[in-house]
Amino acid sequence: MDKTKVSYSLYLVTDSTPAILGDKDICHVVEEALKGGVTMVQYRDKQSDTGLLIKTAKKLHAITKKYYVPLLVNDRVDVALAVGCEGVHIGQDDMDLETARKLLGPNAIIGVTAGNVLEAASAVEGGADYLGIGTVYSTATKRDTKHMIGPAGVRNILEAVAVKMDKKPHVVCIGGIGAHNVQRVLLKASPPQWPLDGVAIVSAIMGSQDPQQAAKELATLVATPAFPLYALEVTDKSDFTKNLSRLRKRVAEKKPICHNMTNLVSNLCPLPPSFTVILTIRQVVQNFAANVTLSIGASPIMSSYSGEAADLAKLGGALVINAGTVTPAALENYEEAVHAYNAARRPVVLDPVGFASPPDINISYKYAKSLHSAGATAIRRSALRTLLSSGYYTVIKGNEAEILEVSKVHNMNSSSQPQQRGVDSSSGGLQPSELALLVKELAIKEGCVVVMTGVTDYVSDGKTTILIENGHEYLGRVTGTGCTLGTAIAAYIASSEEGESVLQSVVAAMLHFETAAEIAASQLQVYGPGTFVPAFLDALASIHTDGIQGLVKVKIWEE
Ligand code: 3NM
Ligand code: MG
Repeated sequence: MDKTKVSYSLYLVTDSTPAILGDKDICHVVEEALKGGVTMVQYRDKQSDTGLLIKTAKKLHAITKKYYVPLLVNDRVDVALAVGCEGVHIGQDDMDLETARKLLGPNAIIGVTAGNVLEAASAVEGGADYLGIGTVYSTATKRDTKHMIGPAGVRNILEAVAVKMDKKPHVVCIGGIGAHNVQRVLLKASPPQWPLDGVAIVSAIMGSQDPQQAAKELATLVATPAFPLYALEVTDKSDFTKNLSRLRKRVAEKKPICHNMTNLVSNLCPLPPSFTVILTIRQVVQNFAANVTLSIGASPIMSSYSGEAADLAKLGGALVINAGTVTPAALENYEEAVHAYNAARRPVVLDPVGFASPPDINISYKYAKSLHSAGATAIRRSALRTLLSSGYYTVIKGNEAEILEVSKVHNMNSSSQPQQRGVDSSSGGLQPSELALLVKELAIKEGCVVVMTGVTDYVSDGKTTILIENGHEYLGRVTGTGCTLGTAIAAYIASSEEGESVLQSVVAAMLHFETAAEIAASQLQVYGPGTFVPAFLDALASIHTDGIQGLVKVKIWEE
């Protein structure tokens, strides 16, 4: 087999333990997985005696050869030699690369496990054919792993090694990868100068009752880019305004489902008395968010219980997570829902409500200054990190303080303290150019659209950054307008087509929402925030986007 022609895109690593293989036959599982589209197989068995290892490896090799797929043996160079298979995978505690290469020769495929820059650099130097970088996420499959590095950790290693070395061997990553996160991992772990070739997977295939189907699903996901953010070719602001009317009508025609998870605190943790006010507010917000969703023409579903998410995700809508509660149970709840929507390849909008400070009653998105300026608590930081690493978000939306927190959390390594970007968390202190750069950088790192609301909103997909100066002060004087903007955004993205710019949908949703606020506030019968709310719903529902062109205040940020 010509080792320059093999594909690393879906790399199956076997496991023979009862916890994963169960009573299934390893050869049958591997053959099913090959039928499903696995492109490389590593026989990994840490327990069996040499005799059985060789016997099983021979059987596996006979199978993999039928599919023109290479078979590698974990650790045991002697077994690979005895079987005559295509190569070995060696860990940091196994035989050294140089010796393995001497024994197996130049045509063998030799892969090396690397968990940090040093290990990766020395494997590249030593002539490894590929690197297996991990551990990405914690996994029950291998309990003795040293560090969970997440997709960002993989990317950091590759970036650092790429600076030092000319050679770029193939690279896969491993640990806790399955259908629910594979696209996000590939997207976020790949630096542009050295993208991952694929992923290595154990339990998501070996532990499946239908390994062929599992492999097939994974192969499809690996081959399709994650929620591609097609860049919009923008030359001037009319590129954003000319489609408003069409996009608005499409939402009304498609009536996409907007699944709102607004944390109802009482479901998830016992409430101290002082929280009652927040609970009440969240219920009011649900009602308001549902009405806004209806007014813009979409279909609201208010369900905070993630058990339903898998079924709801199949209905072709979008999920909005208003993540204000940070108990472990709440986080698990969000996580399960994000996994369901990611697996269904449907959009998710994350609104890290109150992540910059404990949630207060002033959860409106514009104009309102937080009542607390304490900054995020340690619990909130770690909760945000969990949320960010548990799924792929199509849009991350927050006010300046929240987006700053997200950006700081993103820059954290699993072990180290947050790296300051030279900006501080007290909101209001940043210059427009710093804000524009902040949203742009975060959009690039997260591979999503970032919306930072404020008197001026900053919206970026990493390529184009848009400033919006619409909206009205009343939006900051009634509760729930932040959450409802998330719903409006979700409605527009959910009704967009594959291949369209997400940024365009987001901007259209924001313009619909914010110009409706301006129209409502200008009505004669509107005296203040109370009379504003019904007028706002009316304006959302009746707005003729052709007629708002004159109101639109959009700028394209030029660096
Ligand atoms: N090596 P699963 S993690 C075999 O970090 C292996 O080097 C790892 O299993 C490493 O796909 C791992 O079931 C197990 O999470 C991965
Ligand atoms: Mg090993």
